[in-house]
Amino acid sequence: MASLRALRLSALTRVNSPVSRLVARTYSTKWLGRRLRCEHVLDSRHSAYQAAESLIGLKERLAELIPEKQEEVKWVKKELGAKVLGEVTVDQAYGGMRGIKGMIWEGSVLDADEGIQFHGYTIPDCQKKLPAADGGEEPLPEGLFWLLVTGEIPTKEQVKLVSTEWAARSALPSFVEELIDRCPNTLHPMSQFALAVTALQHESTFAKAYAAGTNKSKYWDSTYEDSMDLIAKLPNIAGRIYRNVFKDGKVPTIDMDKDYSYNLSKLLGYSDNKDFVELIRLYLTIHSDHEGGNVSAHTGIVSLEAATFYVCDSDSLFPTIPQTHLVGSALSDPYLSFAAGLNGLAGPLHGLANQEVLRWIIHMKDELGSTEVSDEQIKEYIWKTLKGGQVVPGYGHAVLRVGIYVFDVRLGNSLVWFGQYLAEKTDPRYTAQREFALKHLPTDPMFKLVSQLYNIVPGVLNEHGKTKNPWPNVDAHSGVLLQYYGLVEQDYYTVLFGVSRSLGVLAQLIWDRALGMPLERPKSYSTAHIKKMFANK
Ligand code: NMX
Ligand code: MLT
Repeated sequence: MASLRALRLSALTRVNSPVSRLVARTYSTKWLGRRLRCEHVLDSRHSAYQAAESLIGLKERLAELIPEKQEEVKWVKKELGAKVLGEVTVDQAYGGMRGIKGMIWEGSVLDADEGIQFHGYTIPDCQKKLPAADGGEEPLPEGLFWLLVTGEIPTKEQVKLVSTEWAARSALPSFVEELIDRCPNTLHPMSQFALAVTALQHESTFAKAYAAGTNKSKYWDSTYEDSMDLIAKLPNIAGRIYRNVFKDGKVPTIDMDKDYSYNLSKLLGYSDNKDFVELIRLYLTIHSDHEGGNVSAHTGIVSLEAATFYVCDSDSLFPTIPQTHLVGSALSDPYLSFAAGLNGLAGPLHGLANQEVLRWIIHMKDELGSTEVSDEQIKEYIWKTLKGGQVVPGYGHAVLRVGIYVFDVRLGNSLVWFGQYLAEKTDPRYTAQREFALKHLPTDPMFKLVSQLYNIVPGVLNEHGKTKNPWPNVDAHSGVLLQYYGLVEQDYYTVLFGVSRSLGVLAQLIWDRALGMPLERPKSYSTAHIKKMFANK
């Protein structure tokens, strides 16, 4: 949305399906019952099991939806398969494939102006509609996962089922615990994270089913099982890494009656602070998914329908639409695929930016000697960063763009004045975190500094003239919230991003297998080939 601040910055005149619910429900409740029994659960968990009998669980709802979706995709391919989504220029081939439309991603779509929508729901919609914990206000990420998988808003009871199921599946094999314990504290937490997830591949139901010759129509089932297991185990991995690297190495246990975010907070050592737990619920919800083209999603799991390029008369490269995938598309199981995505998330232009932001701010504070700094001092610090050939972390985005609004003023039929302005298009994930801070930590000096930067950085980046979107992204705000509650270890921040990102990419991987998405293999050219292609044109 356009804002006055932006004007100030640059107001320049320049169904239910046929699949039987009963069969599916029986399957799921049996599964839950088996899990709960074999893990020697207590009465409280049995009551969750009994409640499950009267509920439609996630897997049975998914089983209902799959045939419908398969039919829908079949129809789209038959009726629309020959339509052209867009052209590809040589600039795009050299420019990180920005803007190339060649990918299918079901859970979310990123609008360049308005930001992310999960099956059409914005972040404020999710905050209103997704179930919250008792006494809490922020959405439970379990509900967001349900939404990503099914496209539907779950009931509170359905969300509770997911919490119970994730807690029940959360235990790590001892060799993975030992592997994490043997990592040197100097190994970056993201490397430990990817290592542990790769090692968990030992448990993969999908890999075992594939080796046993399972029919491809069943791939989604074991992918679902792996995905649920993997998501469930992430708090234990993340908590263990945090405790080993930054604390005394003692890891608390998962509380079987609590939600996922509470348990992650508990393992980190912050569950006594209910505001921190609420922050983690919000954090895990908003970092979960950002459509398919971002590095972590694209690397790990994506279903890219891109780019067998052919030359056309207009000197452009046009994509045809063969369906292709990346790591997951090779039928690498969810563990291998997600580990690949984590390695992408660990890059400083992607998820690692959240640690870089706080470092950069703390460095500025130290250099300027206080959190009470003038706008002029901040501008100088930003310019120093830019002149040093570095990026300002937390600002800019590869898809989100500023809106350019053109306006005119008329008297009767006469045009008196016209102009254009660049409208503020702040990442809604930044806005959600800012609102959280305004509610919970309005006077925190570091939050005030982040707010001051929000007023200054876009103007400087505009003046610098390179960045296509000078507004903050999600990473500009997350660190300051975590440090307020005592989680000050910046090197750890991207691990939390990674826990959240599992929800989006694994939801998609389940659908990739259900829809039978093929191996991803876009076409590439050498510079010499491109020159030759257009030599006489
Ligand atoms: N500070 C300085 N220069 C920037 C910035 C920034 N924050 N953002 C973009 N630019 C430069 C960019 O490096 C490029 O320069 P050059 O032509 O010399 O290569 C130019 O502006 C055009 O870049 P854009 O088209 O605006 O952005 P692009 O799509 O290439 O990159 C980012 C997007 C996100 C990588 C970029 O904005 C950036 O490096 N931001 C800082 C790092 C960051 O916050 N990353 C986190 C993104 C969110 N996430 O979680 O993944
Ligand atoms: C993300 O959340 O993945 C980032 O904002 C990067 C992106 O969308 O390209």
